[in-house]
Amino acid sequence: MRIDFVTLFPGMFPSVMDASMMARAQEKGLVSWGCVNPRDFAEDKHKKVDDRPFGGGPGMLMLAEPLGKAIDSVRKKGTKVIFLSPQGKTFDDKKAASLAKEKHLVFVCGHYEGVDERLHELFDEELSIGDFVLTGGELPAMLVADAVARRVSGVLKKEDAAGSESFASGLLDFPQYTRPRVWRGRAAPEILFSGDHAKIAEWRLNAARKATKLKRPDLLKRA
Ligand code: 4FM
Repeated sequence: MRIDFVTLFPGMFPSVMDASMMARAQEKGLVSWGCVNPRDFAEDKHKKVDDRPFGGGPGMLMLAEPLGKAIDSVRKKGTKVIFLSPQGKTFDDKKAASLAKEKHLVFVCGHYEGVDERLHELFDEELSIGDFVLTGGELPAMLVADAVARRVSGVLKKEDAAGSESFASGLLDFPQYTRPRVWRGRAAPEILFSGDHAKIAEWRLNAARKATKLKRPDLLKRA
C-alpha cells in the first residue's frame, strides 16, 4: 500500500510513520509513504496557501488552487482521497479493515479554520476520528494510517492477530499477564498455568465478556 499525505507540515510525519510497526511494514515492502506540500504549488512570490473567507468571519481558509494542485500531483486511477475533519463519518475498526484493501490512499490534512468548500469534489471520503476539534488534520491522518497499515496483509506477525482482537470479535480484550507471576502481592490467575488450552480459552472469553459489560456495554448492544 502507498500512503501520501497532503500537508503544510511534513515535518510532523517521520517520527510517527517511521517508528515501530510502520518501520517493519516498510522494511517488508508492504507499505510506503510520502508527503506533498501545497506550499510547493503556490504560484505567487509569497507562496501563499491561505486567505480570508468571502463574506467575512474569523480566521483563514486554505486556498483551493495550491491544495487542489497538490492533490492532483499524487492522485492516480484507483486512488482513494480522504479528507479528515470533525464533519466526517466516524472512523472505526470496520473502516480500517476496508481501507486496508486499497492500493493507494491520499490523506488531505486541512489547517486553519477550514478549506475552500469547492475542494470537496476532489475528496472520495470525509472521515472524523471523534467529536473534538484539533488544529489540523495531520494527527487524525496519522491515526487513521496507523490503524489501516496494521491491517494490511503481512504487517502483523500473526496473520490472524487483527481478526482475533478486540472489536473484530465485538468484545474488549481479555486481561493478560506476564512475568513476574506475583507482582506487589497479586498473583496472575492460576488457570493460565494449567496447560489446559480449552479451559484457558473459555476463561478468556468469559473475562472479555465481563470487561465489555463493565466498561463498554454499548458494544454488546451493537452486536
Ligand atoms: C481539520 C482543522 C480540517 C482544520 C481540522 C481543517 C478532526 C477530527 C479535526 C481539525 N479531523 N477528526 N476530530 N481536524 O479535528 O478528523 Cl481545515
